[in-house]
Amino acid sequence: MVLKKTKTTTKAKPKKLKLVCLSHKEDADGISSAALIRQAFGGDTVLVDYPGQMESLEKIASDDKLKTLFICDLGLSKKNQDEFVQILTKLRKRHVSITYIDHHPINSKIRKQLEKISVKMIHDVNECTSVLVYTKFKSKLNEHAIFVAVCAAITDYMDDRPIGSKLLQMFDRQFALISATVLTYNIVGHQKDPDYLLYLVEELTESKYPHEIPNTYEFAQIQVEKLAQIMTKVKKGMKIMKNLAYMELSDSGASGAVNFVLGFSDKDVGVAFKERVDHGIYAVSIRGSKDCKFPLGNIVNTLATDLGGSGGGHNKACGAVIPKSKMMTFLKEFNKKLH
Ligand SMILES: [Mn+2]
Repeated sequence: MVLKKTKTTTKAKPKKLKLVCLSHKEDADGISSAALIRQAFGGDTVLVDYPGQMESLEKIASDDKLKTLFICDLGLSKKNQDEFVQILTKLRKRHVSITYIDHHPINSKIRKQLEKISVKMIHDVNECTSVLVYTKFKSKLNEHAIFVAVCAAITDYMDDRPIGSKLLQMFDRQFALISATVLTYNIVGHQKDPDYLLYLVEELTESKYPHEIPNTYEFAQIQVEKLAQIMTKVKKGMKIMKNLAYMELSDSGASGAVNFVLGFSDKDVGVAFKERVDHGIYAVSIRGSKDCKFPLGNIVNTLATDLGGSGGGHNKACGAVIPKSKMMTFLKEFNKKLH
């Protein structure tokens, strides 16, 4: 038999082989989700924060070899949701398999659009993303994966949920708490060290406990000391409005300070923000107290978009990116909406 040399062999399209998981890099839920996907499916991990989310997605989408894409723990906002659907629609036309796993509130119209293009949606606001990943893919995961998911549930304040709490019960509570905390401090303290974050994903994929990863406890101690200093700064420097308290940080991240702003102010909403000097924006962290009745993520999503920024998240924990010149307007308008 003579093999006919066809056009396709000379102009062969690159083989679609690549599996990529795009996940959130700022907390244990994103890192743990990435590790569980990696254990179940292998492939490459790409870690992003919210400001870098769309740029990374576009870069991944531009790779002709992409075959399978997982997107984990990355909520959508009014600013980016349409573009998100557009990019995923193009990928689906190329027959890329896409699974979106998340627990942030999602616009119902966007959800329908994603379902219509057959993006596999694993979405539930009642459990953290890692628990959703574990539940969906447990047949492909080892026993240690439960512990990785539990650490994420703890740091996302979702260890009281139906599945999260059941999984936590399998472990000594203090052991799980200290492991989750040390993991979180190592993640938060290495935000500018992408290689270390990927190393953490790898170690969790390999079923290591945080205490088995070299120097994690020493590093956590340094972070704890920094937090104690932030506590003192917040006590002195936070400002109080009628319905919220806020604090600008210069030398530490906003997310580390925001719970202190909430706690020390006795208000139901705390805001902490830090300038990203090279971007001309503020990165803003927002937390609500147990008594806070407002859906903060939704309010912030609308308000930040109106001011030329972006934002969103959960009812009691969310974030925003606000143009530098609009920060005071944001605080004043936000304060007005909380009555
Ligand atoms: Mn999460």
